[in-house]
Amino acid sequence: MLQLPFTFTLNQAAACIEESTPIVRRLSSLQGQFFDQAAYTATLAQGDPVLYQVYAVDRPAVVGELSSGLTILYPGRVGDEYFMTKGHFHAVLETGEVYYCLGGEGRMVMETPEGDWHVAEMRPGAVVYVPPRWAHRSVNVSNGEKLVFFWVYPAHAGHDYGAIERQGFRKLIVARDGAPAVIDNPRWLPPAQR
Ligand code: S6P
Ligand code: ZN
Repeated sequence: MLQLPFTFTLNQAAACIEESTPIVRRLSSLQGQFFDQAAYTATLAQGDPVLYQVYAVDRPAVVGELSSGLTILYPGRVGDEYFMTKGHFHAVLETGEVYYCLGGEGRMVMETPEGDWHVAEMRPGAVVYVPPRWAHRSVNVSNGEKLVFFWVYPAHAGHDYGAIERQGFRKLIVARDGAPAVIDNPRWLPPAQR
């Protein structure tokens, strides 16, 4: 069937896509992901803060289509660890993604199924290319600013959250002396030991 071109409005001042209703992710949906379990429980007990909102412009999950959208990741920490997204592999592993950072300061933590890892800086104007096979998680390391980024990926890619839910990413981003630092995740095991 013929697909018709269309336009949507990314409202940068309001940090939204006007035609889209956001998915809201709260702290409770990242159970087991923050390394300081006591801090996680304490933060949750004070309420269940919104960590991020995702405005998606979804397209049919077929080869050739592109889905895109805008994510707003709020500032905050659980203990020393900055607020972050769940993170995922694409279910079709051989699919990449492009992220364009519009506001704030962040890191994108990436890794392959074999355990290669990379941390990229996110700042306004930074375009991060996530190659096929790399899981990705965004982290807001700013001092009180929203991290805002636009993304585009193949609409048939799908999302695989399972591996990350089981043991997280190999690297964590934490505050050390007031600045973001990359540390090892003590729960992470190399593929041969899982
Ligand atoms: C989709 C893309 C983003 C994330 C969003 C939330 O492939 O990578 O839209 O979905 O930033 O992250 P997550 O890990 O909760 O889906
Ligand atoms: Zn993705």
